[in-house]
Amino acid sequence: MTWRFRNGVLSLDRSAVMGIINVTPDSFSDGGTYLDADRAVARGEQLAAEGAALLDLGAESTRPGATPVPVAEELRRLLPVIERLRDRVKIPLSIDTRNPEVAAAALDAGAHIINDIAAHRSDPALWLSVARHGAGYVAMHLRGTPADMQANPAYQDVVTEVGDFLADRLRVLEQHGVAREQVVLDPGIGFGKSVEHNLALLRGLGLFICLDRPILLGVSRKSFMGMLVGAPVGERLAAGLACTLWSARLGARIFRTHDVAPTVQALKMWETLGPPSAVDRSR
Ligand code: HH2
Repeated sequence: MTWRFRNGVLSLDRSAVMGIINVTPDSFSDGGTYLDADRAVARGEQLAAEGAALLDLGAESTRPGATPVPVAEELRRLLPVIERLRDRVKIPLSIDTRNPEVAAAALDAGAHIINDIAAHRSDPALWLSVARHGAGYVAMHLRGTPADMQANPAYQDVVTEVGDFLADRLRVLEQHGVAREQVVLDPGIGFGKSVEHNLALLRGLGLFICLDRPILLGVSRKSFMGMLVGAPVGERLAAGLACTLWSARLGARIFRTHDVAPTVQALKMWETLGPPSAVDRSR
């Protein structure tokens, strides 16, 4: 399976790791660390060297309860980093934004992919920019907005509802000129979901594989794991790796993480051992 984006194609026969750079003062796990453009660029180079297949730059925290960042501020944080990283790393740059003006400016500045946590949008302006640039697009499921999404999220059947949403997005995107080959799907772990909803989605990932597009998963350092294993935000790496390998086994292909080197290593080892069906039971 492949993912087509502006000026390139990513082969997903093997898993790919997407390295996170939050150019924000307030992200839930690394807020303030990469707000300075020099540090963000250096971090991008480091993550590329650690084996990231792509980078995801965000300038607005979408943690539960977060308030929106004005467009001008989002652009002020992002553009200098895009303009410098574009020439310094060979891997594609994804921009984590829900704002059509920011997406358009980022694509004009040379970004390759838009990672859209608000893929439930009805205004097609952002999709039209993606179509015009032939960019890649991540369609993520989110119930509500970051400000209110964790206020008692409720579903009849979270796996079916998220699957139906993702299937519908593929259809709507095609209507707006974004081909299936440009789209990757993400169930949106932690976005309008309880701990039980997140577990159900991880267990039910097989349903999304049937949509025949690569699945991207973002579990890195998230609070549902902290609640389950009793670990603060800086001590959830092992739980995140367990979720990553679990999801890889069920067919997920792209893993969005703050911790690139350990994730690359875990996936490499897992892929070296082969799929579970290849285990030799005769010994
Ligand atoms: N998670 C976060 C942000 N963007 N995009 C996709 N496609 N999938 C995710 O799971 C996802 C995402 C939240 O993580 P982070 O960027 O580290 O935190 P913050 O939103 O506080 O900046």
